[in-house]
This record gives sequence, structure tokens and C-alpha cells, in this order.
Amino acid sequence: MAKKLTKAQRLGFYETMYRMRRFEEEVFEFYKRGAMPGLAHLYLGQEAVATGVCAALNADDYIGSSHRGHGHLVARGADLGKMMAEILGKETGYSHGKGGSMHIMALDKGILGANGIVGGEIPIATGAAYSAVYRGTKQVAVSFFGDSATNEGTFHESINMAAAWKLPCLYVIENNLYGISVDIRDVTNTENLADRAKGYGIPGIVCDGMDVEAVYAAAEEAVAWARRGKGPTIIECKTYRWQGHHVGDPGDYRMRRDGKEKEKWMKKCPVAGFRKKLLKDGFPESMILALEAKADAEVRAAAAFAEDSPYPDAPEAFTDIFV
Ligand SMILES: Cc1ncc(C[n+]2csc(CCOP(=O)(O)OP(=O)(O)O)c2C)c(N)n1
Ligand SMILES: [Mg+2]
Repeated sequence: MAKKLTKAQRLGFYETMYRMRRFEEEVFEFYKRGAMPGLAHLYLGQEAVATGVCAALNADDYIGSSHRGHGHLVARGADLGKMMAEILGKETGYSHGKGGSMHIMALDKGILGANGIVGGEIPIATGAAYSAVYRGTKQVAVSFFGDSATNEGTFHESINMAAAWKLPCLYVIENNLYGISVDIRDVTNTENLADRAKGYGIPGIVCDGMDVEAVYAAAEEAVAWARRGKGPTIIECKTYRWQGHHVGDPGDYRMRRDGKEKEKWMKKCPVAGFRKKLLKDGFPESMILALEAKADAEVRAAAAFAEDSPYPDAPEAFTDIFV
């Protein structure tokens, strides 16, 4: 049974989601101005997932993240300036500009790295969960990945092993319906992806990924299960991405099935919806406005820091590498 959330926790959820939203909007602006090298896979629309899951974790828990990873770092309280600098390829970034958006990481926050290889983070988080058992700590690991990754071999191999060894791992499927332009409903024959949990003999939870409190409740249950030594859980969060696959993709394929699909999902906006809920529950709007102003200022400062930072010098290309 989920514990009742405190006012501070609920405000914290909103603050984190709002900060994530503003951060991604700013990344998109950099892209449109041609100030960002390469592409980025924005987390817009999926804010409730990372926020709800990470709120159920301890500071020393681990996270394996996908190519759509900015939200996971924000949820863990990563430094927005270092994140933005990394995305712009600057010396002051988390990996001195060598990782960029798709390999963004924050080891100090337990983020073992974002991955360009679909499903690559699933065995990494599984290994982190194994290391926690081996060292006798009570840490858990979370792997965030998309619907498409559930059709990768790494998904099956990792979860099968984690189930057999009762590893403390959460497998969080961010089901936004698409893997680039491929509709998951066209390539998978189960209604819920979390139904696959039955095949591994572990719990599978399906939750509304647009509702931060529902995500938190699911994560809290799975984390408690994992810390009691009971093993992994699959959590499927039904969500949607506002943009195409990346900043350069208009995402028109989403009109194929239902011309109003995007519109319908945007009505379930996790940020606006939760704001409304807080107001209805008596939180003063002035409090929410103050928190939004603070996050706006933080994101502006992060953008300025990143823009004003230098690019790395050429020798930087030869540091922190294996060969
Ligand atoms: C192993 C592998 N196969 C294919 C790709 C190309 N690719 C990049 S992202 C992506 C789709 C991922 O979709 P999903 O897992 O649902 O995550 P989402 O982008 O929706 O967050 C694909 C096929 C890749 N990067 N790695
Ligand atoms: Mg997807």
C-alpha cells in the first residue's frame, strides 16, 4: 500500500517535471538556432516517468539510461549547466563535451550513462544490480528504455538472469508507442509490454505514465520488493513524446492510425495536468509561480553557462579513453 504523499513531495514532483520541461525546451531552441552539434532526443511529454521513478530511489542507487536520457539526469538532480554544456560539446560538460546528448552521464548521481545502442542500458543496469548484491549493499538499479528496446535480445537475456538471481533491478519501459517511425502495436502482439513479466516469473506493473503519482506508486512498490531481496520488476509506463524521434523529425507517421493521436495525448500533459491537480488540492498559485520562476532562472543560467563555455582543446580528444 503506497504511503500518502506529503505536500513537499508533491510540490517537488511538480518542480522536477517543470524543470525538465524547461530544460528540454531550451535544448530545442539551441538546435533551432544551429548552436547545438548533432541531434537530441527530447524528453518532452515523458516527464512523469523519470520524476516518479527517481523519487522512489535513494541517492546511491544506479540508473542506466537510454538515448532519450536528459530527463533521467534532471530527475536525479544533475547539474543543469554541466548537462547543457555537454549537449553543446563544451569543455565544462559532464564528459568535457565528448559524450554529447546521447551519451550524457552523471556518475556522481548514479547515472551510468545514456546509450546510443537501443537496449544497451538494460544489461548495464543489471550488472549494477548484481554488483550491489555481490557487495552486500541495499542499492537498487533502474534501467529506463523505450518500447522498441523490449524487442531486443538484451531485454530478454538481462531480465531472465535478473529474475533467476533475484537481482534488485527495475526495468522501466517508457512506452511512447514508437521506435523512430515504427508503431509498437504493429510489431508486438501483446496488449501490455509488461505482460511479458509472467514469462520470467516476476511482477509486471502497467501504469499511467502521464500521472507522476501513479508512476511513483509503482516504483515505490518495485523498489521495496527489490530491497527485500525479492528480485526485479517490469514497470510499463504508458506515455507519449511531444516531438518526433529527435529534434529533426516532424513525426508525421503518428497521424497514420489516428489523425488526432498527438492532440489527444497532449491533453494528458503530465506537467499541466499535475499543476491543475495541485491547484485543485489547495496549493496556492503564488507558490507554484515562484517555483516556476526559480526553475526558469536555473535553466536560463545553465544555457548561458554552456554558451559562454569554451570548446575543449584538441588534446582533450586523447584523455579519458581506453586506447
Ligand atoms: C541496437 C540498435 N538498433 C537500432 C538502433 C537505431 N535506433 C535508434 S533509436 C531507435 C528507436 C528506439 O525506440 P524506443 O526504444 O521505443 O525508444 P524511444 O526513442 O521511443 O524513446 C532505433 C531503432 C540503435 N541505435 N541501436
Ligand atoms: Mg518508443
